[in-house]
Amino acid sequence: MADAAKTKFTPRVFSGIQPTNHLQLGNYLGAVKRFVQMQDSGIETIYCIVDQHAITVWQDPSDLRHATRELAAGYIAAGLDPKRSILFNQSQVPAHAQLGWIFNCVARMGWMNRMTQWKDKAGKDSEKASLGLFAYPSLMAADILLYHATHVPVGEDQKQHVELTRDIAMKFNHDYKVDFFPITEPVIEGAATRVMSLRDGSKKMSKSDPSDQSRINLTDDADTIAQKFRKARTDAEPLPGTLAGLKDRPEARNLVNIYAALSDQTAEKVVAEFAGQGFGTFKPALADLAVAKLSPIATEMKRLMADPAEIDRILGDGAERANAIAEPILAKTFDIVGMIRSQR
Ligand code: AQP
Repeated sequence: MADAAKTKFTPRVFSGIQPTNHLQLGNYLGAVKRFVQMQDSGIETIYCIVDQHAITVWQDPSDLRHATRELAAGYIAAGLDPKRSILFNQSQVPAHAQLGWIFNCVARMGWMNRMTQWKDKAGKDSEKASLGLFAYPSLMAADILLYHATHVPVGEDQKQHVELTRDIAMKFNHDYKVDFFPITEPVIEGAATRVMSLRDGSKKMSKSDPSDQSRINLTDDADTIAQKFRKARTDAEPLPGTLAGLKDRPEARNLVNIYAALSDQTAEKVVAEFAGQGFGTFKPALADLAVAKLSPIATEMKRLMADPAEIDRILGDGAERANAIAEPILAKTFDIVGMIRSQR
């Protein structure tokens, strides 16, 4: 792994997902699948369910509880082993919010104003958006830096937030004349780092898109998956023999990328295999592949969700282990900033 690993910081992986609605295919291919692969890299891996980020937009409390457990089930069903990785929900480790406050005082308003996710999510009426939504990237920086994480696997849409995390670390280190926080590297890899909506090739696939037809949920059954791919927006042309032929065909390119990521091959190989074939052939092949890869995950998620107490126990255990890493780093941060912590 690159750069940050070569510094004095021990390589450590951190990433998180918001428990909003159901996990969707973009989350799986852009994030969860990579999380599972990194678990085998020999580096400590910490994966979080960022429930405090989720409430930056309104969440019904019982939906939030359900989505938190379902996301934990999704992580585990996809191959995350809570013994080898630390898996927990953010609100059980108070140091996230505590470090987040310090970073609110390090980050600049102008930095936040430039965040594209803020602009997208706040929309035209930003006066009505929550203060938490505006400060979201500073809490995300705290999530990462609280563990001195050197690598963060994310989808393309989160690149800007990881860059801001680097800016916050650099400003903190500079202002307090320390070399305390690492300059974290985003890890954005794979054939589907930006999965697009099935209804609109210019919009990313998202859990919170009002149209359920725009995404494949990890909880969808085989018929629903097949139906969503059948109805996915495409053009009438057959697939070309090379990727260059997909240049102005975003919807077609998206389906090819999804096929490539699900089958662990390059997009070039996929177009070579389906060259000259129409979507009447390609879509059913894609649906079959998606069902073969995703159905076992959905089945396992269902099984795990039947025992919510066990999921809560796993999250509690993960929180304890996360806390053991976070507390000394938070204590040192308080010390650097000049805050007194009395011995009790
Ligand atoms: N369409 C996508 N393609 C590839 N990666 C994606 N990710 C999200 N959508 C795609 C990656 O999934 C991880 C978790 O994201 P998140 O839930 O924390 O927030 P998000 O990026 O805003 O994801 P959603 O699904 O769009 O959620 P909502 O609708 O609640 O905002 C991140 O690594 C992200 O890059």
